[in-house]
Amino acid sequence: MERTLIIVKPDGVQRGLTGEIIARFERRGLRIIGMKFMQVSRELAEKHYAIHQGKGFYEGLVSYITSSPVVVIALEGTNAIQNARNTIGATRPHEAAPGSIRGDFALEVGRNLVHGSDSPENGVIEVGNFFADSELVSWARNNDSWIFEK
Ligand code: IDP
Ligand code: MG
Repeated sequence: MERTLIIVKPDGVQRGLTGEIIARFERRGLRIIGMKFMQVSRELAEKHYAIHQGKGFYEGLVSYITSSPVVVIALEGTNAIQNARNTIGATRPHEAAPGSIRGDFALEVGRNLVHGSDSPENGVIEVGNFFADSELVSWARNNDSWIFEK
């Protein structure tokens, strides 16, 4: 089963949207295996956004994600990457579908509320960057068989 790292970014926490955002993934059926409230260090931000180094928005992106606390959530489920990204909506909020998190609550790409991993490989890597193995819980949910067919 795929894993994805979700981050409720500083704007989501500051705007009091943490619960609203988590609820959407929870209702979607993705299973929470880790969650914590934390301040992202510059070092961790640079690791997480290494692929964007050198781009014009990179410095702004690192200062955005380190500006204030975030909530990080590790989720697993069938096609967790794409299912979560659809729930999040397009990177640029004016292109995000109504009903998605960004389509409902955001206006600008630099204040787009939430991160979700972009591939199964990166899902595993990013969950490992933000969580120690001891912080992840492997568990069977009561309603798993009503969400996962197999
Ligand atoms: P994603 O978050 O939808 O996966 P990415 O292309 O991976 O989008 O970009 C990472 C983050 O960098 C975005 O969520 C957004 O916060 C920021 N970002 C991307 N493009 C721009 C831009 O053109 N201006 C400002 N910030 C940007
Ligand atoms: Mg991305």
